[in-house]
Amino acid sequence: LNMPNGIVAPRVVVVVCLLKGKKVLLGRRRSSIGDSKFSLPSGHLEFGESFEECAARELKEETDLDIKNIELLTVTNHVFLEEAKPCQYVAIVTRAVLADEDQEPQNMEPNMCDGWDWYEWDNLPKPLFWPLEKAVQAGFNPFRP
Ligand code: GPP
Repeated sequence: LNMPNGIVAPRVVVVVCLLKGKKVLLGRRRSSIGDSKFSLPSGHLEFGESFEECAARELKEETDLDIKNIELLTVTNHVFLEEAKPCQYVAIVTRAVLADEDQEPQNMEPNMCDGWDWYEWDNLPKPLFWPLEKAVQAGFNPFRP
């Protein structure tokens, strides 16, 4: 994926809006991109995976939660030109619900996230990771039927 001049090919990430009642799961990022900003769980699509498999795997790895009813919502494109290492992500945005309503998220990768919590869509924490902020500004709402 490395191309001349240190440019890296666009990567596919699967983003999960995990809905619980009126709330959605967000965590504060620990990352070179969007450090300390709130975002949805996400991760890179691995070779051979379906979007749904990727969503379920990432949620398990990052939160230990099991999810079901995984649905595709939209696709967004994010170009980071101002970063030390310019990069581009195509985000496959999905939604899902808990397989077991009583399961609570665990912070399985504390070097990548400060912790997970549930937030109402109308009262999201600040600051949001800018790709999410942009989607919200554009009217994206994972609760719409
Ligand atoms: C980074 O994913 C995710 C994006 C740039 C897109 C997010 C889009 C939304 C609509 C929220 P990552 O944190 O899993 O990747 P990396 O580990 O490369 O930082």
